[in-house]
Amino acid sequence: MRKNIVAGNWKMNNDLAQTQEIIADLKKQMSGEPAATVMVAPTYTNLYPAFEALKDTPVIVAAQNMHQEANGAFTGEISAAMLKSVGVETVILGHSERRAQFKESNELLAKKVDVALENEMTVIFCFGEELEDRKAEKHFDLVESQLKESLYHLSKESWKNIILAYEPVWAIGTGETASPEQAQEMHAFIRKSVADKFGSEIADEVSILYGGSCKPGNAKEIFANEDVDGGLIGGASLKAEDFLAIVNSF
Ligand code: 3PY
Repeated sequence: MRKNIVAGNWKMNNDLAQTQEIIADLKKQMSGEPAATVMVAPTYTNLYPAFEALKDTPVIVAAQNMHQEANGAFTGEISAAMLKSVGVETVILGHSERRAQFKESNELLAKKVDVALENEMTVIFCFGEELEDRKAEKHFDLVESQLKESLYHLSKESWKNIILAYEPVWAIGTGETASPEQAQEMHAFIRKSVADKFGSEIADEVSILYGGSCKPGNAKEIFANEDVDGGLIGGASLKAEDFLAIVNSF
């Protein structure tokens, strides 16, 4: 049975005190077993305090990025081993903001995925099309090439540590959201592509999250789709109440 997962990406928000505050709110407001696996991704400086504060809860702490090299002269960068040394075993790779603003290519992301997996980490791999790709009806081809170029060299065994996160980039920070039908259509396409390459057993097991302005008001409709296994949540994960409302939308 594949897992339902809701992951909050706090992006470059929240200093230490604010991180501690939202974690305290999450702990206070979470009652019993959450309806899905819950993850939060604070910025680098807050990973260790978040890990310490959440280690007695089911909430998993993830990083928002990592470098593909093990160490060396890469000023400002963080390696997989450094993340692991502070208890972080899950990493978001290829978020649309990193692809757009930091020019992360499919090729670079393939290297980052390999390094994360070599370090026995779980990867939340993000990909998705821009508005012009969709308007030109190239969105399926584009998404499949992102998967092929960054993930289709992996072994079948590796897929147990891969979570996919489809981001319709045109629905991030624009006030737009993909309709539940658009989300299901793309998620079904993604699952079929994985099945064609790696077999239906792997495709049926991989969680595919939706990431595109998912919020308490639309999560239920989006998550109700057969091939949507949760969400990668941006802005709406910055308030414990909203984030938990999304978690409880299953
Ligand atoms: C957002 O919805 O803001 C995202 O970044 C989805 O990944």
